[in-house]
Amino acid sequence: MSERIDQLRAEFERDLAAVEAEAGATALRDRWVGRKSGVLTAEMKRLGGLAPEERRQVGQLLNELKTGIEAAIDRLSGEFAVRREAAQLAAERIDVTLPGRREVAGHLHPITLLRQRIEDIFVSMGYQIEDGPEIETEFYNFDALNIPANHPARSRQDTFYLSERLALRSQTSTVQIHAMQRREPPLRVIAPGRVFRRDTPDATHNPMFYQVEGLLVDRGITLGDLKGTIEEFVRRMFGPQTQIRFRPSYFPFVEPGAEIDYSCFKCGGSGCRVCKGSGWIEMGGSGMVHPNVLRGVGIDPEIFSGFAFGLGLDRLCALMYGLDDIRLLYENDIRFLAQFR
Ligand code: 2NL
Repeated sequence: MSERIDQLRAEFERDLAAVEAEAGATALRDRWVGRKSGVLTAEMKRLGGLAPEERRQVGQLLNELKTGIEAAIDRLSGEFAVRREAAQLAAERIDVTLPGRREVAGHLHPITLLRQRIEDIFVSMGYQIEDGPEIETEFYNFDALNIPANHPARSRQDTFYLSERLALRSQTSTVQIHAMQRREPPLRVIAPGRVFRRDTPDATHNPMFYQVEGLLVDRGITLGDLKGTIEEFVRRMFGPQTQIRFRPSYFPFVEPGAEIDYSCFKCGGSGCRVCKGSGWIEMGGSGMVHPNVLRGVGIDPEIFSGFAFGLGLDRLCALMYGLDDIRLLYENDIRFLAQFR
């Protein structure tokens, strides 16, 4: 009987050596120790036909063989599992040293970047940012600003009228008129926003453009306060070496009025292409708020005085970024805008 056991063992060893894959190990287990049709299972069923003494001996040998076979199959299955896991790890390997894929993030428009820089400077000086409607009545756009009835700015040629009464605002002074009506001096307001004028578009004009206006009203405010404020602004904006100069000018809503120039941020005043050789760049208009404007919003010009200024963002943007055409700012060509990322 022990020859039979040796024969089974040898047969199993051959089967074991022939297994090449994990599925083969499972088949091997079914074939040898499977509950239904396992070779050893059948062998053990036959024990019942033997005499008690022989049954005991053969049963023991068969049990030992079975234990050995199960251990061998377990070992083989284990080896396959290790190999399978190693293969899976190799297949799923990630090279963590590869550069990541960059997410395409949005970014701010150059006009917005500039507007925020200007806002930050004035906010740090105690100004409040004000917003207002882009559609206005003639009262806010012209009357309240002391612009005479026959002034060309009021014409259908220069202003976009929506009706007899309503027009697209042509300056953000309108916002400051609202602010003065709503609040009491002392008042420090900055009004950035879009304005509309009926210009034919070219490299330096667009019928919609951006403006920042500023207004301060308090007791005893003088031209010196205006100059000091503008000086602080340009030094924060363009650097501490920046100089300013005021040229007398006329705007109906101020008296006196002045154009502001600042020394060229590119050449420092010696003359270059940015400042067209003059050493100076025009910033915008300014002046002391006209008494008629103050009276119109119920502020007594005998008690209060103020200064105001306005500057165009588009021209400043073109100068600072070296644009040769302000219309680039409104075409939304992604190849242009992506440069400001
Ligand atoms: C320009 C002219 C200026 C003002 C704007 C102003 C506003 C109020 C009262 C008085 Cl509520 N003045 N703003 C004053 C002087 C000039 O800007 O052409 N800017 C680009």
